[in-house]
Amino acid sequence: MILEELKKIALECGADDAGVISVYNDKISPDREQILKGFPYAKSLISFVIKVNPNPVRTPTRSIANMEFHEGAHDVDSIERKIARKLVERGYKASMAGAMGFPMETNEWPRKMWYISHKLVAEAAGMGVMGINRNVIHPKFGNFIFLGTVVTDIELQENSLSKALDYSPCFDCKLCVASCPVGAISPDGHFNFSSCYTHNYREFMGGFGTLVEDIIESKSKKEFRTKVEDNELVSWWQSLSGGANYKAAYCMAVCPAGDEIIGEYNDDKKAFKVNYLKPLRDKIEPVYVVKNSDAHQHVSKRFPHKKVRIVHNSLIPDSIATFKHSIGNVFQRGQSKGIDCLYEFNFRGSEKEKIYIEIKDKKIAIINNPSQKPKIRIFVNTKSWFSLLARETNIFMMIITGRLFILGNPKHLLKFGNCFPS
Ligand code: B12
Ligand code: SF4
Repeated sequence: MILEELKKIALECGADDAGVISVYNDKISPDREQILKGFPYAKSLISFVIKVNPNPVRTPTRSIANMEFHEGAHDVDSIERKIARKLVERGYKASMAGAMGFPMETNEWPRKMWYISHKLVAEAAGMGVMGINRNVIHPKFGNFIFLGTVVTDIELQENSLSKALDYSPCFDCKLCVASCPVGAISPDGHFNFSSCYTHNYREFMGGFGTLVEDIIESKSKKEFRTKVEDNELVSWWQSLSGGANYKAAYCMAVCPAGDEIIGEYNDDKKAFKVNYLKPLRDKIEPVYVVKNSDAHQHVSKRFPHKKVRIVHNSLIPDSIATFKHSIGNVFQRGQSKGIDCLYEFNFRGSEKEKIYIEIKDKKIAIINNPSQKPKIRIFVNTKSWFSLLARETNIFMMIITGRLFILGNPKHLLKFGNCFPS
């Protein structure tokens, strides 16, 4: 089998473009162990894209945009299945390598629960490059693509494998930055994962957990209705019965990159913004944010006409490893302004570990062998720390009951807490 034959099969099955990489390609190293565990025969990964119709994604009418996402997801999953079956019919081993979106490996939550990162495979296979909006931008179709991957035992010769693009189609116009209601995309390329996840994925994964908590914690129907208004409850019903609905994909909607898309932008940039950016910015809609987060500040300042809805953070770690992994995803760099501090955490109890966390220049890092002395040392029972993050207890109760004590100025711990509103 050669690359062209595999590409032909992918296109016959409904893909709009495809490429093939070795499972040993460096760019997919974060996922390799998992792929080989699930598919010990894996030699190659076939990456393919399908085109997304920009028009439904661009409309401020969420139900229409969500139809495009749901139908597109089914298309990708069915194309993965068709390609795999065709290869099996020819005597090879092959399988879908992961859904377009869901199902995912839920027992992995709150860790990475998607089986494969299609974006990494797609970049390596030359399907495009992630733009500032973190969507893969195809040179022709722009970011209006969904991605799929098939794993197989077919081995191509090194020189016939696909190559990554050597340029990015993203040209830094920053329309994606201007479109995002929660400011998840910064002009410097920083992506605030929790801002996007909290709003856009309100009716997915952990967002559902916070709905259940709202039901449990409400003392009356009236109180529940202040937390979840009737129309929001209907939205939950719609998501749970017909597939979860995204609250926005504005960063994708407004992106003018890609040969097939850019013409309209180049012809009249002002009209492009009036037609596609302005309606999304003007839309009056609920925007879900964690209180005192960067997103909360952003929406209040930039979109005062939108309706701020306060919800809880739903990314709660359950082990020290998850805590270390997710800390960057929930860190609110805007709230860390002015902090220059090294924290020493001494976890005790069921799980024991000493870790150093540095917050400096609006960045967070876990430091292995710090050269300076920590400004504050925190001694904490591990389980209680996760209870604190899950809002099951509060810091004063932990201090009173001896589950947390500190050496150093407590103001450092309070400032630390401000960077992780929940
Ligand atoms: C996790 C995920 C998300 C997360 C994180 C997005 C991200 N930037 O990675 C959230 C919920 C925010 C999200 C939102 C959206 N997504 Co999404 N998502 C995925 C998923 C499952 C994996 C992404 C991935 O590979 N990340 C790893 C690396 C490559 O990304 P990264 O930016 O460097 O790292 C981030 C993540 O790892 C995340 N993270 C790290 N640890 C953990 C742990 C947990 C529990 C979670 C949830 C996340 C997380 O934080 C990192 C920092 O941002 C893929 C499907 C798949 N199986 O591949 C679709 C995928 C990336 N999503 C897609 C789409 C379309 C969207 C939305 C437009 C959906 C919508 N309708 O609004 C938005 C766009 C947001 C954006 N600008 O990125 C498409 C992108 C198509 C394209 N052209 O590139 C994909 C490829 C689905 C598909 N098969 O086509 N998504
Ligand atoms: S909207 Fe502009 S800056 Fe954002 S990803 Fe697309 S081309 Fe890049």
